[in-house]
Amino acid sequence: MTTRFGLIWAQARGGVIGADGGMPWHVPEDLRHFKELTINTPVVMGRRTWDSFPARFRPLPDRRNIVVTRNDEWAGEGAERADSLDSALDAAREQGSPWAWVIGGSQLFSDALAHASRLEVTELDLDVAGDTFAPAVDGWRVAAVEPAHGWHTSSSGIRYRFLTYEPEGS
Ligand code: VY7
Repeated sequence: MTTRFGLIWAQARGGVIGADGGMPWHVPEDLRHFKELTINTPVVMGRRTWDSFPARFRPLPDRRNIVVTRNDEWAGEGAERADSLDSALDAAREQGSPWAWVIGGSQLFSDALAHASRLEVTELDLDVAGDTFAPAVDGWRVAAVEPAHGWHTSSSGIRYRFLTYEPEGS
């Protein structure tokens, strides 16, 4: 059994994915999408992303939560520590799940891109200041867009759409 890795993020215009330790918008439809895609699969995240989840959502339920940190004294209730991205990916493979998701943040996305076979990106039609950014998707092609034309409108009023990327030449 080989495990394939996907990266999943939501980004505003300019590739902003975070600000001040959180995501600077509230789009419940994206949270639902995120949960739907990741439920029952291992999720790999950086320690700052773990910290960014509201405490009542940690660990993310019905998913193995693998947190990457070099700090060997770190522990999180319901989380499994990995000391590098590579050991986190090995831990995810051990589960024998066909898919595992890298769910953030910036630092981990850049490193994990080389291991990924799919990207699930929520684009928000939103201009907002941020301090963390999505990786460049050079070498990736858009395989699907939902909706095919135009945008959904969130209950928050923000327009959004879902893009699936696959490696170019696949
Ligand atoms: C933000 C939350 C923020 C505030 C309140 C609840 C995409 C997301 C991520 C990671 C959203 C966040 C939540 C509700 C659902 C919970 C997780 C916590 C669950 C990502 N497209 N969206 N993310 N969540 N990597 N990609 O950090 O989350 O799934 O059980």
